[in-house]
Amino acid sequence: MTIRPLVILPDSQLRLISKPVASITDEIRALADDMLETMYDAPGVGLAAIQIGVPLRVVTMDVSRSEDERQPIVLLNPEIVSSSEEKSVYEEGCLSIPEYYEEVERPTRVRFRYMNLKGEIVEQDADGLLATCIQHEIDHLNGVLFIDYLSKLKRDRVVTKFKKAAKREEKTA
Ligand code: K1U
Ligand code: ZN
Repeated sequence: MTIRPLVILPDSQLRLISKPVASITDEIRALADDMLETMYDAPGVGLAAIQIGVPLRVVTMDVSRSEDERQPIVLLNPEIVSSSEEKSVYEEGCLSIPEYYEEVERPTRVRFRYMNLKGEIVEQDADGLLATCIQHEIDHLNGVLFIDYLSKLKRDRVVTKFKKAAKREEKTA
């Protein structure tokens, strides 16, 4: 298992639409292991493969927030089946936009479907952090970031900040 470097805003890879996983191979299993290790190291509660530069529809999540009782989930080709009319506001973060948090409104409850590493199709209901996280991660698979839900003013501000930081890093590298 390897901790992989995270893709950070404004890297254009974050805007790619990821491709479906066609079959469960040793490469997919190794990718899932690396994603879990990278997610726990960050630390984060979710990770999409594109955040480590792999444009495949693979997501890892663990919303248990307990070091002792980890509950990792690996989701292949996840999709939202249905969403509640009711909306909730949650303060979101993103491992690709470090140390930036903003409130985002999304459906309170969702039903989602995915394939697990055994090849089984699983359907699950979610609310709370799990519902927020699965919606955030599926957005990553479609090249959408949580800052896209903010006002243009806030989005431009954060993008400019990260562009400047990337330029500074380019100069010192
Ligand atoms: O996809 C990502 O960038 C991961 C992101 C998922 C997420 C968190 C909160 C709301 C929506 C989506 C994160 O994990 S950010 C880090 C974070 O929230 C966290 C880190 C450690 C402990 C608890 C939470
Ligand atoms: Zn994110």
